[in-house]
Amino acid sequence: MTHHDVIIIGAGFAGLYQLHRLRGLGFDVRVVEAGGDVGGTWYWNRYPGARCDIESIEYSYSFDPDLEQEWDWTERYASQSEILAYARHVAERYDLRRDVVLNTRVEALDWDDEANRWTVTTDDGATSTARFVVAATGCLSMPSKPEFPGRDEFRGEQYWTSSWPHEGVDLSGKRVAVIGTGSSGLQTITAIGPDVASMVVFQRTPSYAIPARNGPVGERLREVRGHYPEFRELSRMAKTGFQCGEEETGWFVETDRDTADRELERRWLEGGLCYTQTFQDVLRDAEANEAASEYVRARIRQKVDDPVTAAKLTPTSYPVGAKRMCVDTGYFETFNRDNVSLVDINEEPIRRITERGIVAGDTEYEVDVIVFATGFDAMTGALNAIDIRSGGTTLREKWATGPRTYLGLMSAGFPNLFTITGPQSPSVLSNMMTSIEYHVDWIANALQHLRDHDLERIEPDPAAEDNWVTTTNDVADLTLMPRAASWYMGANIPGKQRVFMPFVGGVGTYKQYCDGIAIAHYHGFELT
Ligand code: FAD
Ligand code: N01
Repeated sequence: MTHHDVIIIGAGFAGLYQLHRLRGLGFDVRVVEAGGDVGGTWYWNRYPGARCDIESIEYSYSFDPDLEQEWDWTERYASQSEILAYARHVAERYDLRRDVVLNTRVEALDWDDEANRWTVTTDDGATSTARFVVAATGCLSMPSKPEFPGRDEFRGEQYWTSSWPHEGVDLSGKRVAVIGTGSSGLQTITAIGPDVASMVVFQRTPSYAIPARNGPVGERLREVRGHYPEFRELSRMAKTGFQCGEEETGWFVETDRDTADRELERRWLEGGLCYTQTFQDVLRDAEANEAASEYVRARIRQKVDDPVTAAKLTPTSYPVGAKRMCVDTGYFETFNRDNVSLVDINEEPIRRITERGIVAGDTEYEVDVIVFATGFDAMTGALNAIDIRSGGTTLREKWATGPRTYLGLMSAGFPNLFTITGPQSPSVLSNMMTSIEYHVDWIANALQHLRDHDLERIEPDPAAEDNWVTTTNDVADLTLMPRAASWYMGANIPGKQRVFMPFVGGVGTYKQYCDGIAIAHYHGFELT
């Protein structure tokens, strides 16, 4: 059995940077990764059209100015292959691979309260111990695979966007069904539309999507490189961890209608996720949100030729931004193709999968391939998949009625276990690179503080945790965000407790709060 100062679970962007930081501080660190290589999300999700929807100048590490200067992004929004190449470059440039164990899944963590250490059990039957464990397990790494009766009987090919074959799939000339119209579904549908013989899309909830307006990043990258430190500082303090010009953003309720419409159009033409920041109150005020929602609905109606299909593709049941926004490049126009059709499964429920295809309503749709783009058990799925035990209970049991954390970093009763971008931190509501780097640095500083003061153990005070959970719930309730059946709420997973999981108060605000807690001798944590 080996012992390490720190075991990190996961070799995505979070795990890689955590390794680099802790190694730099002289800790003995081991990373355990279930996948066959580093890269996390970008290793697994290789479906056609997969790419980022945060601009590449923002969705990248900021910890090393040399890395910022030497890596050339090619597009405004980087493709999956380019981001994976970047993760591999980082692993090699900082010689990280020598401490990463691949193809190994952590199955259990057991806390020894006497020895103050975790025993880590992996799927090869091996155990190791560590003073600290950092769960860099990802918020969107546990695929949701809903049961569809008859799926095993299907004689054609089946693929999940979240584990797309590395060698690619030749869909040309085939009849394809796609189930799911979130970000992964939108990107896949748009990419494969021109190649397939026919495609039938099964939609449960339509998505709001803003045009990406992707293109070469060229001049913009050169300009930002000239002042990257100042640029990053602004992103760290921005509401979403990337810049949307929020300092110039007004309030819808204080804006006359003509000006408001011009602002919405300006944001629409700029493209991307800043759309919901057109006004300060889009995610807080129903009237402001309805104006922003209706603007998108009108654009969808313009793009889609057939009015019946357009109506099905137009979201009306929830506020724009309350489910994760999508960014598209011709998604709605794909439904103008003769080879593409849409099934609204609220009208025609999927009854079963047969050996030939999918039965929805009274129709059997015969296909050669089924693509499942059905999302993830987000935020808690990868953590709850591990049997995490401490003091006679499991984290899974503790979180049965929703996750409970202090700052999204730790959970009371589970000492020396950190979560990167955990529930009740800004996490999935932000540019994840900004949030990952912030948590990694915070954890590294905390471990250094413990070592410098001859301390062995850190855990949240239950009262501090209760306050934080109440705060995150209260802040969420001030917004329109809980008004959609979203994966933020756990609503996509049957039986999962519905509670708004991320902290909605903003990245900059959160950073100030957590900085303050560290300065105040880790206020709300017990250090022994
Ligand atoms: P991940 O990249 O998910 O890595 C976690 C790793 O942990 C995985 O490799 C997994 O195999 C491993 N792991 C989990 N459990 C175990 C275990 N028990 N044992 C061993 N290993 C384990 N975010 C943005 O900010 N902007 C975007 O545009 C964006 N696009 C996305 C597109 C897709 C298709 C998806 C799915 C997510 C996207 N995200 C985006 C979110 C994305 O997950 C984060 O940006 C980021 O990559 C997360 O990094 P991570 O290291 O925290 O987690
Ligand atoms: O998953 P999703 P995703 N029967 O949950 C439907 C990031 N990301 O992989 O909406 C039928 O959004 C489900 O329907 P509904 C980003 O953060 C980013 O697409 O629950 N349908 C939905 O339509 C994103 O939000 C990018 O009613 C079922 C779809 O499947 C997150 O990852 C790209 C069903 C799932 O959509 C997840 O995105 C990709 C069932 N039983 C991902 N169950 C970028 O562009 C679920 N659905 C950067």
